[in-house]
Amino acid sequence: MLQQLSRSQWQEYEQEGYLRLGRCLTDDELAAAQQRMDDIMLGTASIDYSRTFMQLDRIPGKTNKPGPGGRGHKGATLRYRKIQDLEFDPLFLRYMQKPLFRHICAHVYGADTSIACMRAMFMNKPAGEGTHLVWHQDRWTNFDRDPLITIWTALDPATIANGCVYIAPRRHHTLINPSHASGFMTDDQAQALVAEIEPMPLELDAGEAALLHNYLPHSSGVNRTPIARRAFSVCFMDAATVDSQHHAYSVIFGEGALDPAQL
Ligand SMILES: O=C(O)CCC(=O)C(=O)O
Repeated sequence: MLQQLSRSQWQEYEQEGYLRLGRCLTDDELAAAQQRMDDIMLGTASIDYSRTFMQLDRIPGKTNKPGPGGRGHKGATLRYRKIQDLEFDPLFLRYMQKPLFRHICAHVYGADTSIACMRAMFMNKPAGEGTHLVWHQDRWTNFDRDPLITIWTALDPATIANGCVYIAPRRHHTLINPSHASGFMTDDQAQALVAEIEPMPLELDAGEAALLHNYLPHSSGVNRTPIARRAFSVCFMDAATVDSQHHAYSVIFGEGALDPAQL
């Protein structure tokens, strides 16, 4: 497994706006992460559900919008779309604190910069289901500085058939809809983008990860297979980042970092 990126890998990342990191979870870690996510969805995990944001997938045949979301468990089902606050789960925190990710954060933000987690989330396309996610950039207007990187890890094979993420390589230098609060493009902007570029399916094996620049335009579709498309996505940012509501974000690397043994 990679421990550090080479100069040529950094050059590739800077040019393309993304980089495949290869396998980042061992077989045992992958099996444990898959099991933990299923346990969390089924309500049998020993986590504090009252602090965990959970959102159901869309109601099939009824709507194209995600189902209800908010803090707390929403029922025992594998049909969740998004689950956040996973930095408070020791299994996921240990993964987030791997040396490779520390190295990546130090390169991007500076070796002396403490790093916080803007979000650590499970993104799921349930078997035969899923909610279409339209083209966007991971950029929010409520921060005093932009979070720059996301590490997206496949917990199942991510394929075209099961709703993998599509990206627009090399389009990470400019914001397409800078006034949108959370980086979403208008329909016209998204249509113009896909007319100009060949959207690239980011197919990954289970346990593989990709480093994504937060400005890299991306979208994802639905799952047409009987196997879920589970993934874990972490956005790392400078821990000095402040949002308009002075929300506290957990430190992952540096002074005051969360410790999996204390959770
Ligand atoms: O997993 C997906 O389908 C989309 C993920 C995404 O938008 C993100 O990680 O920022």
